[in-house]
Amino acid sequence: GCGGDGGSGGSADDGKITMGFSQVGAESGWRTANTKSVQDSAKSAGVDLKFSDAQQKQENQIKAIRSYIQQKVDVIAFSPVVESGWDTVLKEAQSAKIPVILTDRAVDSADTSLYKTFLGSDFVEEGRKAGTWLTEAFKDSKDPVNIVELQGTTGSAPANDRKAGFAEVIGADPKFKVIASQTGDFTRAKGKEVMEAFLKANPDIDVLYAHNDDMGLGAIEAIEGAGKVPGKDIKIITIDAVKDGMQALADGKISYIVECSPLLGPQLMDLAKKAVKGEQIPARVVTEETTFTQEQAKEALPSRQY
Ligand code: GYE
Repeated sequence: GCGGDGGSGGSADDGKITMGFSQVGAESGWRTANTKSVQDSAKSAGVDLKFSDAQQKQENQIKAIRSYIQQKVDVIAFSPVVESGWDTVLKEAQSAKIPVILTDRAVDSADTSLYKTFLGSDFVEEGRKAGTWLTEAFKDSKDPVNIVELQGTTGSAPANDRKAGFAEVIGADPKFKVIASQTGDFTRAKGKEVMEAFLKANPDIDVLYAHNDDMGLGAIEAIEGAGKVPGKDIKIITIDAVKDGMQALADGKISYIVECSPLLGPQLMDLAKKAVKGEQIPARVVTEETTFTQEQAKEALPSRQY
């Protein structure tokens, strides 16, 4: 959209909008699938997409958003790497009358008029599902259950919420003890590194709760490197359900995965078009997702898209 010629019904520009999209980075398999979904669906929805990768840095996202404002895009969508610190730039977009859509991750701005909608998962619920599986799996155990936690990127909505939802559920029974909890930045390399440190400091780990598959996969390497058997000596719960994670679940190395869908592109394009037209859109759109046991992973794997 070149903008500025509204009301010229039937123009060749009809329906063609420009979207500025600021992606978090390329930290995980989930992120790669999410980027592909956004790019593919922009193409098929006829949306002119300006895409930038912030390499997990908020300052890069703020720069990208400012440049989209300058370029007078029709709509800005972004997946905020952390929750806080967005008010100033969001106010700039609002003054420029460019609608903003939050996709995947949330911001903690008190003024919710700064964005049109938030499309993505309920991360607290994901954490609860992980906790619920754990309490079931260990319900007959009389001994304390020693848990280590690999958190996502510090200050990000999924790290904050997945930690909180899990803690809420396991907190009901004092035998569940989180003996170490640290960020692994949602990456395989960091997941491995931090798990190695956990293993050195704690001889008796029963469970690993990793906020995404990639950190869990990195941790599997650390566990095997320490001569232990993932899935037997240490039970692993992760979130996402990307192909590599599902394969590890099918192989019995991971014990349970809570799904988080990265396929947000089609809904995002739909919401963006409506927002640009000034149509009413819901303030919150929650992604539908499920959970996987080993058997369910084996069934789902052949047709898994990502
Ligand atoms: O779970 C993780 C990614 O924001 C939901 O970010 C997303 C998370 C996802 O790096 O793998």
